[in-house]
Amino acid sequence: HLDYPEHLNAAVELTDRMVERGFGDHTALIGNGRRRTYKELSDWTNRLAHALVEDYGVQPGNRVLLRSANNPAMVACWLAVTKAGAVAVNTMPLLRATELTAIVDKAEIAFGLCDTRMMDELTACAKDSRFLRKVIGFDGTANHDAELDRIALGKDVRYESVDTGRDDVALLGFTSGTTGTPKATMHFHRDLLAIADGYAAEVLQVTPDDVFVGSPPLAFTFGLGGLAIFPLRFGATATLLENAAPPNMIEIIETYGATISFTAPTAYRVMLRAMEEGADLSSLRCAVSAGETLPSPVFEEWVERTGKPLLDGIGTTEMLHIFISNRLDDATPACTGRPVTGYEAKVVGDDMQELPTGEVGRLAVRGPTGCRYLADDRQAGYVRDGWNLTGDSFSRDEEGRFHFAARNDDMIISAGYNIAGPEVEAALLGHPDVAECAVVGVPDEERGHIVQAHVVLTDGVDGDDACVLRLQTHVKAAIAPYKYPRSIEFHDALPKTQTGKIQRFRLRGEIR
Ligand code: 3SK
Repeated sequence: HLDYPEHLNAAVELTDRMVERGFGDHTALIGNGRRRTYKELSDWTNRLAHALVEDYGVQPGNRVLLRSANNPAMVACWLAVTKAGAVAVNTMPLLRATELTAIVDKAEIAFGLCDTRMMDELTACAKDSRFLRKVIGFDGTANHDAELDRIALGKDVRYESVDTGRDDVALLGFTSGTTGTPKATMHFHRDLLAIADGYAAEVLQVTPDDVFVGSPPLAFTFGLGGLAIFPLRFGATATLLENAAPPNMIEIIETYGATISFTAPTAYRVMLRAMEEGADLSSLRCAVSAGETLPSPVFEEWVERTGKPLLDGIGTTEMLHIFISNRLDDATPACTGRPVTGYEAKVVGDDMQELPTGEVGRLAVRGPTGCRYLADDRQAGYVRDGWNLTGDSFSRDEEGRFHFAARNDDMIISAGYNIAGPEVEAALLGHPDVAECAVVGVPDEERGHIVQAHVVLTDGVDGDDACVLRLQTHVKAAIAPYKYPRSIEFHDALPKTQTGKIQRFRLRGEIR
């Protein structure tokens, strides 16, 4: 539904074109204590692109790995790589040399662009690599203290970007590996704009007055969209936080009057508690929740306290961003919403046939932004007739809204009952003693599997037998009693991926 010209470079559209459209003096990025206008960002990225091409030999089509926390320099380097017609591979700052090596080998990475504060692991990975030719340091603090920055400073602010096509690959997104080895997904220049012109325009209704804040890393396409592509596409402002713990996000919201937030349900729970202590989040007109399913109590309390929607949606790295979402004027608890314009979704059985309304099956999606895996023989298993089979079970109601049931791995079969782990989690979260929880099935001789809850308690609550009983009684009263957790374990924190998703497979004791 979105028609882009054959010759298209997404980074040019997000920078130089915005200056041409009159946004030159508008603030594009705030981070590391500085504001950057669209004109400054356009000049900065053009200089960097000159340096990458002329001094380091980056060629169109080369894969370039980027490694940094969320900061303006990371955004500038990503845009420069894209302007140079190279393919960006954004990676999580916490990755170690072994994980980086797997990415370098899979994507045949030629260059690494790395914040000088985190060079060690990438340098170690480059030592024996047959692909990685050079690791180039950049100054993440944007004080122009690294070689690349110094070279770039001497370059022209005008740069003739590489004449990429709309279907040329611009980005390789690695999946987070909640199920097995990460896959690399290929995204075109047009995909980068389509998520803004689709989801961000239709669902978020972004305007140049918006100020974005959030926690997902830019290396996760949820973050790249929400904290770079969406604001830049509409002449809005992105705030970038190297440490996006909830108190830091709250400070940014209060200081800059942020209007749109992107984070996971756990952070919204913390923000709700902070509001009780006086935090002022009234500037937020829209809060986006994704990555984990949004518990109804969090949704309801958010709406009650702020009078604004907390928008749950589902996205994947495969489809680049969110493809089913609630809407600003139509947000329902325990519901993921309807497909974003341009996407189709259906609930299917193992034979790929669509299931009747209300039945739980596998969610399949197709749309303009995916799904194409890089050299992966799992393509045929995950993409059938153009439909991408997600790892999630959903049902669809009569009004066409989709309802999450479980990740396929999270469906527990106990004594013949099908129990969706997230339903038990939602019930547990309704109890004031529970700060966070994850529910898994563990083998049991008698019942096949039993429901086991892993719980982080609210400060000051003891995880004793009385607490176990309280929580079990609470679940039995909230949902069908056979779903109650027969086993409850208490933790200080739950294991998570770097994108913030709970690693339930670790709680099940499977180490992959
Ligand atoms: O949750 C996810 O996996 C996701 C991935 C990419 C973009 C958006 C989202 C929510």
